[in-house]
Amino acid sequence: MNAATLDVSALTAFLVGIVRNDPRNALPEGDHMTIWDAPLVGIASASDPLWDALKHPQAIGPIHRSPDEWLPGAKSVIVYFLPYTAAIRRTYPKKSFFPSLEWVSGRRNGEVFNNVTRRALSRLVERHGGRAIAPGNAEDYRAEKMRPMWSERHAAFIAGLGTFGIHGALITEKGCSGRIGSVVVDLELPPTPRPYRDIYEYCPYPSEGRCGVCIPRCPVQAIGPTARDNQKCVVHGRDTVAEHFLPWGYHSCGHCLTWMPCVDRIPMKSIRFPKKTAKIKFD
Ligand code: B12
Repeated sequence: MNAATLDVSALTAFLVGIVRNDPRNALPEGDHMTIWDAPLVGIASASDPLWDALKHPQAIGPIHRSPDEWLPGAKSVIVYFLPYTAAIRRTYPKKSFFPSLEWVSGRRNGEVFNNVTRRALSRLVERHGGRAIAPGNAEDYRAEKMRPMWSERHAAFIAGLGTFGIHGALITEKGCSGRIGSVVVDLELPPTPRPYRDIYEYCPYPSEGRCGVCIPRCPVQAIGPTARDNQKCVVHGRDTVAEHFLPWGYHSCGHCLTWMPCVDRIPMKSIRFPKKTAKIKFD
């Protein structure tokens, strides 16, 4: 591969190779279940006008840095979505106040692997003569009042990977159950198309008033039809769940990433919902 061939197919093949072959993509416990499935990859232009739009207080706010504020001369942003394997997702109880051990381990150890992936992508770009920075790993990265200097979900939205759900997660072609990584680079890479216009286009609730399965699923009622209470989510994940998993040192919840129609797909394209807030059978 030279810089000219570093397109979305080449980047996808590179990341699929890491996910499939790196032994760190596994839980440390038990049978070492695989954490991540093959990723989706998108490329955004650093000059996309939406980067400026994110500085608006209604989007994220002035704390959010555009690509060239992270890397002077930035030309592109590579973003990827790592979906949890079905094996990890299925360990999550359908009805329970707490997540499974495999889930909370996957969240912690999966994010360690996400850092491996961010670094591997940066090295790949450097081997092709470019410079790269992963803002999520940067020393001066911070968030204030939950507003980050760099949002990986919003970057994924700009790169065409998906739109938001009312639960707050990004819904992609491979669903919402996963994590996101991104790298700002100074190579001019062909941007991927953004096949939507609206922020919530892939979530059936805002436009059609259908589904809404995530609303009653949240164990602490942090998700509402028009707003989320992030503080409730923080307290539950950081305190209650953390205390439950104290011997393992794990935390964080995942009800809003499991047992819903948008978990592994875009729901509007593949599922017809009978009525508003329908009860969906998952078997
Ligand atoms: C702060 C934070 C939290 C906070 C607040 C969550 C939130 N939604 O903001 C808390 C602690 C509650 C939280 C919880 C969780 N988080 Co969190 N969190 C973050 C963090 C650090 C920043 C999120 C952020 O940007 N907030 C800013 C506000 C403004 O975002 P917002 O209100 O949702 O944005 C709206 C506005 O921007 C609006 N809008 C208005 N005008 C415009 C204009 C434009 C152009 C656009 C695009 C949007 C827009 O649309 C958006 C949707 O409503 C990111 C990591 C990162 N650096 O990106 C991870 C991240 C969002 N979290 C993640 C995850 C997985 C979780 C959890 C599931 C916990 C877990 N197990 O890890 C839960 C539940 C997530 C959920 N359903 O929202 C993932 C999301 C993966 C996904 N599939 O989308 C991220 C991306 C981490 C990662 N690297 O993968 N998180």
